[in-house]
Amino acid sequence: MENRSLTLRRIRARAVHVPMPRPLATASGAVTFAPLLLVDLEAGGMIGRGYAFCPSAAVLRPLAALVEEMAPMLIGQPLAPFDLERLLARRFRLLGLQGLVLMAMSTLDSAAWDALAKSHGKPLVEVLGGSRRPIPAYNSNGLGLSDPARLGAEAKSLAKGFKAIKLRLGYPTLEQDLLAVRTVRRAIGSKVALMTDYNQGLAVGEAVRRADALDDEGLAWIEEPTDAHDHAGHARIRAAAETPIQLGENFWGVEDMARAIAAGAGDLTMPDLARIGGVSGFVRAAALAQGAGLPMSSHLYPEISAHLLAVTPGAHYLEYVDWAAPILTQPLEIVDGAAAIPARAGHGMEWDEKAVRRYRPE
Ligand code: SMN
Ligand code: MG
Repeated sequence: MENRSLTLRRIRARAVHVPMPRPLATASGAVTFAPLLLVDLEAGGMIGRGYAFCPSAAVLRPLAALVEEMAPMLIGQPLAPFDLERLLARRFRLLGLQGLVLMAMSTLDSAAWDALAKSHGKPLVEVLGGSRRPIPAYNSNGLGLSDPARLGAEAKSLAKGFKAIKLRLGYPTLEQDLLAVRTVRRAIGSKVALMTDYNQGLAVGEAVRRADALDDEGLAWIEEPTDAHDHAGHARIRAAAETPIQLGENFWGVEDMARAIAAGAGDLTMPDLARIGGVSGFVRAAALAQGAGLPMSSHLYPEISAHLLAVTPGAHYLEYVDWAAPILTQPLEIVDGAAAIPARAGHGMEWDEKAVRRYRPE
């Protein structure tokens, strides 16, 4: 009852450049710091938080400006995320719901769900009808492209406290990819699961060749071997490979995900909170994955995704990165290789305002 009186009062968007202790080189460019959009949405005295990782820093400020342009459309509206989504979807239909528009909408949606959960005084997972169970996570920090023969020490340190880690592939040659995989495997042993990620780096034919050569390496998955939007290409690679093919971080909304599933593009799926439509989009994606029988993992945003995987029928792995940790008062904790969903109301994230000030771009 009480929630009906909650209306949106204020929306604030800020850009921060958060330093990354382990810069990450991928087959499609390096990430040397985390450009993050922070959104605060105030309703009924509660402040909901959301954030988006912006792979290209050049669009971070335009994205923040876009969120602020959306604010007047939302102020005074009831705190009802699905209704807010419908309202914005109508306003942006002519332009299309993807790219920056969808990132802005997704982040607002996550902030709205946070405020809603806070208004109930409960963790988000409980408001969604689930409970705070441990969510198996893989460590996705580090292990970017570097000297493939010298990845052992880093792999060993990243595997500490985890039962799974991810390695970036897409070296100039297949032999270097194999060397990287074998170096890491030797360092972590056979019991730690090893995910790999090509970050769209290969042409389809080359991806078929490399996936075939990796078949005996016991990999948990091969992620985005080719252009993320080439669903037919991914389906060809999948047909040739024994190792499961993973994709999903580049789905723009559940419609895109439905098309990838229809094309048979992957064995596994991993939508990204800020591209799939926020919390609202993620729970719908979970239903799509369930219907298709695809195990579903998350991409980035471990603090929020942990709540969502707890209510995802085919929940597979949480991608753990610590990129937002420097600006959080209480970063997400990993216990025995699984994310521990905090007992705090909402997602459980509050900004460390001193750190936010320090990391504001010039
Ligand atoms: C990734 C995501 C974002 C930036 C760099 C690399 C990677 C992942 O594809 O899946 O973590
Ligand atoms: Mg990836």
